[in-house]
Amino acid sequence: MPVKLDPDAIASALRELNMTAATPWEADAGALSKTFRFKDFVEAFGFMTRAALIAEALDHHPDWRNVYNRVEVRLSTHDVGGVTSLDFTLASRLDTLIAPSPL
Ligand code: H2B
Repeated sequence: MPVKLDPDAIASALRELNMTAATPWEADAGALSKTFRFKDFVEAFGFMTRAALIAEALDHHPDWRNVYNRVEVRLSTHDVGGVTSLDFTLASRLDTLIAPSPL
């Protein structure tokens, strides 16, 4: 079971995460969150499909809401009632799905 991070640990991991993120994640004591925006619903749902495979592989799953071209993501570790390294791992993996891929 991963350990629940305290606010200082969350803040420093968040700085590191956001160094490579096209758009920043936000954090509170309870969760990491970001709204991903796409061209249309198909792009948004494609992202969710890829994200679902990553979540399954990690056995760590997002709380999320999709409205047309927008996917609102909240990451927390339900088992400990807070944010753990698993949430940061999933966050950075989700970012790789929208990063421009090299040729
Ligand atoms: N996802 C998230 N976000 N938090 C959890 O605590 C969690 C999970 N627990 N996915 C996993 C599944 C657990 O319920 C199973 C039994 O491994």
